[in-house]
Amino acid sequence: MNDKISNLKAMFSAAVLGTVTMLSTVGAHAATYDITVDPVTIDTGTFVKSGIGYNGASPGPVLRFKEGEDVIINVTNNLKETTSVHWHGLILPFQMDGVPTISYDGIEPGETFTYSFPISQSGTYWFHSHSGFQEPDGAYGAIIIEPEKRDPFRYDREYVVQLTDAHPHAGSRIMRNLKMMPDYYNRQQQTFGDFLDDAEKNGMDATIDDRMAWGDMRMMATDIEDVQGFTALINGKSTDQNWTGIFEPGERIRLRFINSSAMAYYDIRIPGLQMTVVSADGNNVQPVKVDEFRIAVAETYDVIVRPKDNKAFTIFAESMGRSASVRGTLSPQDGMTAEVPEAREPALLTMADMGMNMEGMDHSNMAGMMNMDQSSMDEDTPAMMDMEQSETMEQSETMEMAENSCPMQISRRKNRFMNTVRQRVKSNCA
Ligand SMILES: [Cu+2]
Repeated sequence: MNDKISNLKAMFSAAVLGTVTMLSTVGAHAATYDITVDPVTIDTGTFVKSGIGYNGASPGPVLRFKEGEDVIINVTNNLKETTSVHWHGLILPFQMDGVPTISYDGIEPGETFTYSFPISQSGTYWFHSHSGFQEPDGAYGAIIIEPEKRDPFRYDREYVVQLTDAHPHAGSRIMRNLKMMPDYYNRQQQTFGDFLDDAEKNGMDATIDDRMAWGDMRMMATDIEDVQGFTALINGKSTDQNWTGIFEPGERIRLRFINSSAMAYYDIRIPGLQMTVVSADGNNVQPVKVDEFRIAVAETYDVIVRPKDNKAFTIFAESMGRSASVRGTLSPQDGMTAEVPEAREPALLTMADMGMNMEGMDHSNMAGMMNMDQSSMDEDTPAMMDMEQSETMEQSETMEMAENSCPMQISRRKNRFMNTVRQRVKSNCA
Protein backbone atom coordinates (compact mmCIF):
# COMPACT_ATOMS: atom_id res chain seq x y z
CA MET A 1 0.00 0.00 0.00
CA ASN A 2 2.78 2.38 1.04
CA ASP A 3 4.63 1.39 -2.10
CA LYS A 4 1.60 2.27 -4.14
CA ILE A 5 1.29 5.65 -2.45
CA SER A 6 4.94 6.50 -2.95
CA ASN A 7 4.65 5.39 -6.56
CA LEU A 8 1.70 7.69 -6.97
CA LYS A 9 3.61 10.48 -5.28
CA ALA A 10 6.57 9.93 -7.59
CA MET A 11 4.28 9.97 -10.59
CA PHE A 12 2.62 13.11 -9.32
CA SER A 13 5.86 15.01 -8.80
CA ALA A 14 7.17 13.78 -12.16
CA ALA A 15 4.04 15.20 -13.75
CA VAL A 16 4.50 18.50 -11.92
CA LEU A 17 8.20 18.73 -12.69
CA GLY A 18 7.74 17.48 -16.26
CA THR A 19 9.29 19.92 -18.64
CA VAL A 20 6.12 20.49 -20.61
CA THR A 21 3.64 20.86 -17.80
CA MET A 22 -0.03 20.90 -18.42
CA LEU A 23 -0.88 23.40 -15.72
CA SER A 24 -4.60 23.67 -16.09
CA THR A 25 -7.32 22.32 -18.25
CA VAL A 26 -10.76 23.83 -18.48
CA GLY A 27 -12.77 20.87 -19.64
CA ALA A 28 -10.83 19.43 -22.56
CA HIS A 29 -10.73 22.76 -24.33
CA ALA A 30 -7.81 24.74 -22.94
CA ALA A 31 -4.32 23.69 -22.11
CA THR A 32 -1.34 25.62 -20.80
CA TYR A 33 2.24 24.76 -21.66
CA ASP A 34 5.47 26.16 -20.24
CA ILE A 35 8.52 26.22 -22.47
CA THR A 36 11.97 27.55 -21.68
CA VAL A 37 14.53 28.56 -24.30
CA ASP A 38 17.93 27.43 -23.07
CA PRO A 39 21.57 27.29 -24.00
CA VAL A 40 22.34 23.59 -24.56
CA THR A 41 25.22 21.37 -25.58
CA ILE A 42 24.70 19.46 -28.81
CA ASP A 43 26.68 16.24 -29.12
CA THR A 44 26.38 14.56 -32.52
CA GLY A 45 29.01 11.94 -31.79
CA THR A 46 31.29 13.57 -34.37
CA PHE A 47 31.38 17.03 -32.81
CA VAL A 48 30.14 18.84 -29.73
CA LYS A 49 28.94 22.43 -29.89
CA SER A 50 26.94 24.87 -27.85
CA GLY A 51 23.53 25.44 -29.27
CA ILE A 52 20.01 26.45 -28.31
CA GLY A 53 17.20 24.17 -27.20
CA TYR A 54 13.79 24.08 -25.55
CA ASN A 55 13.28 22.79 -22.02
CA GLY A 56 16.99 22.06 -21.88
CA ALA A 57 17.21 19.87 -24.97
CA SER A 58 17.57 19.98 -28.74
CA PRO A 59 15.29 18.97 -30.34
CA GLY A 60 12.77 20.43 -27.90
CA PRO A 61 9.64 18.64 -26.69
CA VAL A 62 6.85 17.20 -28.81
CA LEU A 63 3.85 19.43 -28.11
CA ARG A 64 0.52 17.62 -28.30
CA PHE A 65 -2.49 19.78 -29.02
CA LYS A 66 -6.12 18.86 -29.73
CA GLU A 67 -8.09 20.31 -32.59
CA GLY A 68 -10.75 22.64 -31.19
CA GLU A 69 -8.93 23.59 -27.99
CA ASP A 70 -7.34 26.92 -27.04
CA VAL A 71 -3.70 26.69 -26.06
CA ILE A 72 -1.70 29.00 -23.85
CA ILE A 73 2.05 28.66 -24.21
CA ASN A 74 4.33 30.56 -21.85
CA VAL A 75 7.77 30.88 -23.43
CA THR A 76 10.57 31.99 -21.11
CA ASN A 77 13.81 33.21 -22.62
CA ASN A 78 16.86 31.98 -20.69
CA LEU A 79 19.28 33.16 -23.38
CA LYS A 80 21.39 36.31 -23.37
CA GLU A 81 19.79 37.37 -26.67
CA THR A 82 16.28 37.98 -28.02
CA THR A 83 14.33 34.93 -29.09
CA SER A 84 10.97 34.11 -30.69
CA VAL A 85 8.88 31.06 -31.52
CA HIS A 86 7.26 30.53 -34.90
CA TRP A 87 4.54 27.85 -35.02
CA HIS A 88 5.27 26.42 -38.44
CA GLY A 89 2.11 25.67 -40.43
CA LEU A 90 -0.37 26.66 -37.75
CA ILE A 91 -3.30 28.86 -38.68
CA LEU A 92 -3.44 31.55 -36.00
CA PRO A 93 -3.87 35.28 -35.35
CA PHE A 94 -0.86 37.15 -36.78
CA GLN A 95 0.10 38.57 -33.37
CA MET A 96 0.83 34.97 -32.30
CA ASP A 97 2.81 33.96 -35.38
CA GLY A 98 6.15 34.69 -33.73
CA VAL A 99 7.99 36.68 -36.39
CA PRO A 100 9.91 39.50 -34.64
CA THR A 101 9.46 43.03 -36.03
CA ILE A 102 6.40 41.90 -37.98
CA SER A 103 3.98 40.37 -35.53
CA TYR A 104 5.67 41.36 -32.26
CA ASP A 105 9.00 42.50 -30.82
CA GLY A 106 10.32 39.08 -29.89
CA ILE A 107 11.11 37.85 -26.39
CA GLU A 108 13.86 39.69 -24.49
CA PRO A 109 16.33 37.83 -22.22
CA GLY A 110 14.64 36.89 -18.94
CA GLU A 111 11.19 37.73 -20.32
CA THR A 112 8.20 35.38 -20.66
CA PHE A 113 5.87 35.80 -23.61
CA THR A 114 2.46 34.17 -23.55
CA TYR A 115 1.22 32.85 -26.85
CA SER A 116 -2.45 31.99 -26.88
CA PHE A 117 -4.39 30.82 -29.88
CA PRO A 118 -7.13 28.42 -30.92
CA ILE A 119 -6.17 25.13 -32.56
CA SER A 120 -8.26 24.84 -35.69
CA GLN A 121 -6.50 22.07 -37.61
CA SER A 122 -4.86 18.70 -37.04
CA GLY A 123 -1.75 16.83 -38.18
CA THR A 124 2.04 17.04 -37.94
CA TYR A 125 3.73 20.42 -37.60
CA TRP A 126 6.71 21.90 -35.82
CA PHE A 127 7.96 25.01 -34.10
CA HIS A 128 11.24 26.85 -34.20
CA SER A 129 12.95 30.08 -33.29
CA HIS A 130 12.54 32.90 -35.79
CA SER A 131 15.48 34.93 -34.47
CA GLY A 132 18.94 34.98 -36.04
CA PHE A 133 20.39 31.51 -36.54
CA GLN A 134 18.83 29.95 -33.46
CA GLU A 135 16.91 27.36 -35.47
CA PRO A 136 19.95 25.84 -37.23
CA ASP A 137 21.68 26.09 -33.87
CA GLY A 138 19.13 23.68 -32.39
CA ALA A 139 15.97 25.62 -31.50
CA TYR A 140 13.23 23.40 -32.94
CA GLY A 141 10.59 20.95 -31.72
CA ALA A 142 7.60 18.98 -33.00
CA ILE A 143 3.85 19.57 -32.81
CA ILE A 144 1.24 16.84 -33.09
CA ILE A 145 -2.39 17.90 -33.27
CA GLU A 146 -5.00 15.23 -32.69
CA PRO A 147 -8.03 15.63 -34.95
CA GLU A 148 -11.49 16.29 -33.55
CA LYS A 149 -12.86 13.36 -35.53
CA ARG A 150 -10.65 10.34 -36.04
CA ASP A 151 -8.22 10.18 -38.98
CA PRO A 152 -9.36 8.19 -42.03
CA PHE A 153 -6.59 5.61 -41.53
CA ARG A 154 -5.65 3.24 -38.72
CA TYR A 155 -2.43 2.90 -36.77
CA ASP A 156 -1.40 1.27 -33.50
CA ARG A 157 1.64 3.33 -32.64
CA GLU A 158 3.30 6.55 -33.71
CA TYR A 159 6.70 8.20 -33.66
CA VAL A 160 7.98 11.62 -34.60
CA VAL A 161 11.01 11.36 -36.90
CA GLN A 162 12.50 14.84 -36.92
CA LEU A 163 15.49 15.47 -39.15
CA THR A 164 18.11 18.17 -39.07
CA ASP A 165 21.50 19.05 -40.56
CA ALA A 166 23.63 19.90 -37.52
CA HIS A 167 26.79 21.77 -38.48
CA PRO A 168 29.92 22.27 -36.35
CA HIS A 169 29.93 25.94 -37.40
CA ALA A 170 27.49 28.39 -35.83
CA GLY A 171 24.78 29.63 -38.22
CA SER A 172 26.18 33.16 -38.30
CA ARG A 173 29.61 31.86 -39.33
CA ILE A 174 28.09 29.74 -42.11
CA MET A 175 26.25 32.78 -43.44
CA ARG A 176 29.41 34.89 -43.39
CA ASN A 177 31.39 32.23 -45.23
CA LEU A 178 28.68 31.75 -47.85
CA LYS A 179 28.49 35.49 -48.48
CA MET A 180 32.22 35.62 -49.10
CA MET A 181 32.36 32.47 -51.20
CA PRO A 182 29.15 30.68 -52.24
CA ASP A 183 30.95 27.36 -52.75
CA TYR A 184 32.80 27.60 -49.43
CA TYR A 185 31.14 24.42 -48.14
CA ASN A 186 31.06 22.48 -51.43
CA ARG A 187 33.06 19.35 -50.70
CA GLN A 188 32.31 17.92 -54.13
CA GLN A 189 34.12 20.46 -56.33
CA GLN A 190 34.84 19.28 -59.83
CA THR A 191 38.54 18.68 -60.41
CA PHE A 192 40.93 18.66 -63.35
CA GLY A 193 40.65 14.86 -63.20
CA ASP A 194 36.86 15.15 -63.73
CA PHE A 195 37.53 17.51 -66.63
CA LEU A 196 39.80 14.96 -68.33
CA ASP A 197 37.29 12.16 -67.73
CA ASP A 198 34.48 14.25 -69.23
CA ALA A 199 36.64 15.31 -72.17
CA GLU A 200 37.36 11.66 -72.92
CA LYS A 201 33.68 10.77 -72.67
CA ASN A 202 31.99 13.80 -74.28
CA GLY A 203 34.79 15.34 -76.34
CA MET A 204 37.03 18.31 -75.53
CA ASP A 205 34.81 20.95 -77.19
CA ALA A 206 31.66 19.89 -75.40
CA THR A 207 33.48 19.71 -72.08
CA ILE A 208 35.00 23.18 -72.46
CA ASP A 209 31.58 24.55 -73.46
CA ASP A 210 30.05 22.89 -70.41
CA ARG A 211 32.65 24.30 -68.00
CA MET A 212 32.38 27.77 -69.57
CA ALA A 213 28.60 27.76 -69.24
CA TRP A 214 28.82 26.83 -65.55
CA GLY A 215 31.66 29.28 -64.97
CA ASP A 216 29.53 32.00 -66.50
CA MET A 217 26.99 31.44 -63.73
CA ARG A 218 29.76 31.19 -61.13
CA MET A 219 28.44 27.72 -60.36
CA MET A 220 29.28 24.12 -60.96
CA ALA A 221 27.32 20.99 -61.71
CA THR A 222 27.99 19.72 -58.19
CA ASP A 223 26.32 22.76 -56.63
CA ILE A 224 23.46 20.79 -55.08
CA GLU A 225 23.88 21.60 -51.39
CA ASP A 226 24.80 25.10 -50.19
CA VAL A 227 26.38 23.69 -47.07
CA GLN A 228 28.18 20.40 -46.63
CA GLY A 229 30.15 18.98 -43.74
CA PHE A 230 27.06 18.66 -41.56
CA THR A 231 25.97 15.69 -39.50
CA ALA A 232 22.49 14.43 -40.28
CA LEU A 233 20.41 13.69 -37.20
CA ILE A 234 17.13 11.88 -36.52
CA ASN A 235 15.50 13.15 -33.33
CA GLY A 236 18.88 14.60 -32.34
CA LYS A 237 20.74 11.31 -32.89
CA SER A 238 23.39 10.46 -35.48
CA THR A 239 23.81 7.07 -37.17
CA ASP A 240 26.01 5.77 -34.34
CA GLN A 241 23.71 7.18 -31.67
CA ASN A 242 20.91 5.32 -33.51
CA TRP A 243 17.48 6.64 -32.56
CA THR A 244 15.26 3.57 -32.12
CA GLY A 245 11.48 3.15 -32.10
CA ILE A 246 10.12 -0.10 -30.69
CA PHE A 247 7.22 -1.99 -32.31
CA GLU A 248 5.44 -5.30 -32.10
CA PRO A 249 5.38 -7.25 -35.37
CA GLY A 250 2.10 -6.74 -37.22
CA GLU A 251 1.48 -3.28 -35.80
CA ARG A 252 0.76 -0.32 -38.04
CA ILE A 253 3.21 2.44 -37.17
CA ARG A 254 2.60 6.06 -38.08
CA LEU A 255 5.90 7.85 -38.64
CA ARG A 256 5.63 11.62 -38.58
CA PHE A 257 8.60 12.86 -40.63
CA ILE A 258 9.57 16.50 -40.14
CA ASN A 259 12.52 18.10 -41.92
CA SER A 260 13.81 20.77 -39.53
CA SER A 261 17.05 21.27 -41.46
CA ALA A 262 18.44 24.68 -42.27
CA MET A 263 19.35 23.56 -45.79
CA ALA A 264 19.36 19.79 -46.39
CA TYR A 265 16.72 17.95 -48.42
CA TYR A 266 16.53 14.26 -47.56
CA ASP A 267 15.62 11.13 -49.51
CA ILE A 268 14.03 8.68 -47.11
CA ARG A 269 13.54 4.94 -47.35
CA ILE A 270 13.11 1.98 -45.04
CA PRO A 271 14.68 -1.00 -46.87
CA GLY A 272 12.28 -3.95 -46.70
CA LEU A 273 9.20 -1.86 -45.84
CA GLN A 274 6.79 -0.11 -48.12
CA MET A 275 5.62 3.25 -46.81
CA THR A 276 2.09 4.56 -47.28
CA VAL A 277 2.07 8.34 -47.27
CA VAL A 278 -1.15 9.47 -45.59
CA SER A 279 -0.45 13.12 -44.86
CA ALA A 280 1.62 16.00 -46.23
CA ASP A 281 2.33 19.22 -44.32
CA GLY A 282 -0.38 18.31 -41.84
CA ASN A 283 -3.08 17.62 -44.42
CA ASN A 284 -4.41 14.12 -44.98
CA VAL A 285 -3.93 12.96 -48.57
CA GLN A 286 -5.19 10.09 -50.69
CA PRO A 287 -2.83 7.32 -49.47
CA VAL A 288 0.16 6.74 -51.78
CA LYS A 289 2.48 3.73 -51.49
CA VAL A 290 6.15 4.60 -51.97
CA ASP A 291 9.54 2.97 -51.55
CA GLU A 292 11.25 6.32 -51.10
CA PHE A 293 10.29 9.98 -50.82
CA ARG A 294 12.09 13.32 -50.79
CA ILE A 295 11.40 15.78 -47.99
CA ALA A 296 12.34 19.43 -48.46
CA VAL A 297 13.23 21.87 -45.70
CA ALA A 298 10.31 22.47 -43.30
CA GLU A 299 8.02 19.90 -44.91
CA THR A 300 6.26 17.17 -42.96
CA TYR A 301 5.07 13.78 -44.28
CA ASP A 302 3.23 11.13 -42.30
CA VAL A 303 3.69 7.56 -43.47
CA ILE A 304 2.33 4.27 -42.20
CA VAL A 305 4.46 1.14 -42.21
CA ARG A 306 3.55 -2.36 -41.09
CA PRO A 307 6.56 -4.53 -40.25
CA LYS A 308 5.33 -8.12 -39.93
CA ASP A 309 8.61 -9.85 -39.14
CA ASN A 310 10.35 -10.04 -35.80
CA LYS A 311 13.37 -8.11 -37.04
CA ALA A 312 14.77 -4.60 -37.11
CA PHE A 313 14.42 -2.12 -40.01
CA THR A 314 16.63 0.85 -40.84
CA ILE A 315 15.05 4.25 -41.43
CA PHE A 316 17.59 5.72 -43.84
CA ALA A 317 17.74 9.41 -44.72
CA GLU A 318 20.27 10.45 -47.33
CA SER A 319 20.86 14.12 -48.07
CA MET A 320 20.05 15.18 -51.66
CA GLY A 321 23.71 15.95 -52.39
CA ARG A 322 24.69 12.64 -50.76
CA SER A 323 27.21 14.38 -48.50
CA ALA A 324 25.53 13.07 -45.35
CA SER A 325 23.16 10.36 -44.22
CA VAL A 326 21.61 9.15 -41.00
CA ARG A 327 19.87 6.01 -39.93
CA GLY A 328 17.39 5.36 -37.21
CA THR A 329 15.92 1.96 -36.37
CA LEU A 330 12.50 0.41 -35.99
CA SER A 331 13.02 -2.62 -33.84
CA PRO A 332 10.94 -5.26 -32.03
CA GLN A 333 13.36 -5.00 -29.10
CA ASP A 334 16.09 -2.75 -27.76
CA GLY A 335 19.56 -3.24 -29.21
CA MET A 336 18.47 -4.91 -32.45
CA THR A 337 19.70 -3.18 -35.62
CA ALA A 338 19.46 -3.72 -39.36
CA GLU A 339 21.95 -3.19 -42.15
CA VAL A 340 22.72 0.46 -43.00
CA PRO A 341 22.85 1.11 -46.77
CA GLU A 342 25.79 2.90 -48.38
CA ALA A 343 25.03 6.45 -49.51
CA ARG A 344 24.58 6.60 -53.29
CA GLU A 345 26.58 8.70 -55.75
CA PRO A 346 25.52 12.36 -55.93
CA ALA A 347 23.73 13.50 -59.08
CA LEU A 348 25.09 16.35 -61.22
CA LEU A 349 23.04 19.40 -62.10
CA THR A 350 22.32 20.09 -65.75
CA MET A 351 21.70 23.35 -67.59
CA ALA A 352 18.02 22.37 -67.60
CA ASP A 353 18.07 22.44 -63.79
CA MET A 354 19.28 26.03 -64.07
CA GLY A 355 16.19 26.96 -66.07
CA MET A 356 18.16 27.13 -69.33
CA ASN A 357 16.18 26.16 -72.40
CA MET A 358 19.21 24.39 -73.77
CA GLU A 359 17.53 21.16 -74.77
CA GLY A 360 14.29 22.88 -75.66
CA MET A 361 12.77 22.01 -72.34
CA ASP A 362 12.71 23.88 -69.16
CA HIS A 363 12.93 21.68 -66.09
CA SER A 364 10.38 23.65 -64.15
CA ASN A 365 7.80 23.18 -66.89
CA MET A 366 8.65 19.55 -66.97
CA ALA A 367 7.92 19.06 -63.29
CA GLY A 368 4.51 20.58 -63.84
CA MET A 369 3.87 18.33 -66.78
CA MET A 370 4.91 15.22 -64.92
CA ASN A 371 2.35 15.92 -62.22
CA MET A 372 -0.37 16.68 -64.67
CA ASP A 373 -3.18 14.22 -65.03
CA GLN A 374 -4.72 13.36 -68.33
CA SER A 375 -7.85 15.39 -67.85
CA SER A 376 -5.97 18.66 -67.63
CA MET A 377 -3.72 17.87 -70.56
CA ASP A 378 -3.77 19.90 -73.69
CA GLU A 379 -4.61 17.38 -76.39
CA ASP A 380 -2.92 19.50 -79.05
CA THR A 381 0.48 19.06 -77.52
CA PRO A 382 1.95 15.72 -78.53
CA ALA A 383 4.90 15.99 -76.15
CA MET A 384 2.51 16.32 -73.25
CA MET A 385 0.41 13.37 -74.31
CA ASP A 386 3.53 11.23 -74.32
CA MET A 387 4.26 12.40 -70.82
CA GLU A 388 1.39 10.32 -69.47
CA GLN A 389 3.37 7.20 -68.59
CA SER A 390 6.61 9.02 -67.92
CA GLU A 391 6.31 9.56 -64.21
CA THR A 392 9.29 7.40 -63.34
CA MET A 393 11.26 8.22 -66.45
CA GLU A 394 14.73 9.65 -66.18
CA GLN A 395 15.03 13.26 -67.19
CA SER A 396 17.35 12.40 -70.08
CA GLU A 397 14.76 10.06 -71.54
CA THR A 398 12.01 12.62 -71.36
CA MET A 399 14.33 15.15 -72.95
CA GLU A 400 15.00 12.83 -75.84
CA MET A 401 11.28 12.45 -76.28
CA ALA A 402 10.80 16.17 -76.33
CA GLU A 403 13.61 16.50 -78.81
CA ASN A 404 11.99 13.94 -81.07
CA SER A 405 8.72 15.76 -80.87
CA CYS A 406 10.02 18.96 -82.47
CA PRO A 407 13.61 18.66 -83.67
CA MET A 408 13.72 21.89 -85.68
CA GLN A 409 12.74 24.09 -82.79
CA ILE A 410 15.05 22.30 -80.38
CA SER A 411 18.13 22.57 -82.54
CA ARG A 412 17.41 26.24 -83.19
CA ARG A 413 17.24 26.89 -79.45
CA LYS A 414 20.35 24.83 -78.85
CA ASN A 415 22.26 26.80 -81.49
CA ARG A 416 21.15 30.07 -79.99
CA PHE A 417 22.33 28.96 -76.56
CA MET A 418 25.68 27.69 -77.82
CA ASN A 419 26.23 30.93 -79.77
CA THR A 420 25.60 32.94 -76.63
CA VAL A 421 28.11 30.82 -74.75
CA ARG A 422 30.73 31.18 -77.51
CA GLN A 423 30.22 34.93 -77.74
CA ARG A 424 30.63 35.28 -74.00
CA VAL A 425 33.72 33.13 -74.07
CA LYS A 426 35.13 35.37 -76.82
CA SER A 427 34.35 38.58 -75.00
CA ASN A 428 35.83 37.15 -71.80
CA CYS A 429 39.05 36.28 -73.60
CA ALA A 430 39.33 39.54 -75.54
CU1 LIG B 1 9.12 27.54 -40.19
